[in-house]
Amino acid sequence: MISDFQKKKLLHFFNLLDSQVNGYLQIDDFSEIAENIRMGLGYEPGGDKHKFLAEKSAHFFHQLLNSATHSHPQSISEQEWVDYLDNDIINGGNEEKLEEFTEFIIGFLFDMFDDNHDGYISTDEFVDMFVVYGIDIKYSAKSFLNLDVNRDDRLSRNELIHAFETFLLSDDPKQPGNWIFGNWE
Ligand SMILES: [Ca+2]
Ligand SMILES: [Ca+2]
Repeated sequence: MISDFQKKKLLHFFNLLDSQVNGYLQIDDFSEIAENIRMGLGYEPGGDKHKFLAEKSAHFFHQLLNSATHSHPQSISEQEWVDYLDNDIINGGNEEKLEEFTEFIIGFLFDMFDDNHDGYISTDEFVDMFVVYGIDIKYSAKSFLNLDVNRDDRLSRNELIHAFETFLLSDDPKQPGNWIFGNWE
C-alpha cells in the first residue's frame, strides 16, 4: 500500500496528464499536449516535428492503456491510475518493472521536451514542460534546482530517472526528487 503522501504525488501526476480535466486519461489528452508543444515552439501543423510529437504522445498513451487495468475501453480513471502504480509498479515487488516504467516515463519526457535533442533538459525545456502541463510556473526554478544534483544547469537522463524514482517511492516530503513535476503540495 502506498502512503497518503505518495498518493498525493500520484494524483498530482495524474492531474497534469489529464489535460482535459475530466478525471480520465484519454487519447485527446495526449494529442492536445502534442499540439500545445507544437504551438509553443512554433512548429508547422502537420510538419515532421509535429508528426514526431503526435506519434510519440499517442504511443505513450497506448502503452499506458496496455499496461494498466481499465474498465472503460479507451480511458484510465484516476482510481485505476493509482491502483496500477501502487499494485504493479511501486509495490509489485518487481524491480525490473519499476525500472522499465521509469525509463518509459523519462523517455516520454525527453521525446516531448528535449527540443534540441542534446540528451539534456535545459532550464528552458523544463519551463516548457510546466507551461504545456499547466504546472504552476512559480515553482519551476525551485524544482529545477532540486533535480539538478551536479549543478551543471541541465537535467540529465540519470538525474530525472533518480528524481522520478524518488517521486514514486519516497515517503519523505523533504526529498528533492519529489519536485520533478513542480509543486505537489
Ligand atoms: Ca535539450
Ligand atoms: Ca545536471
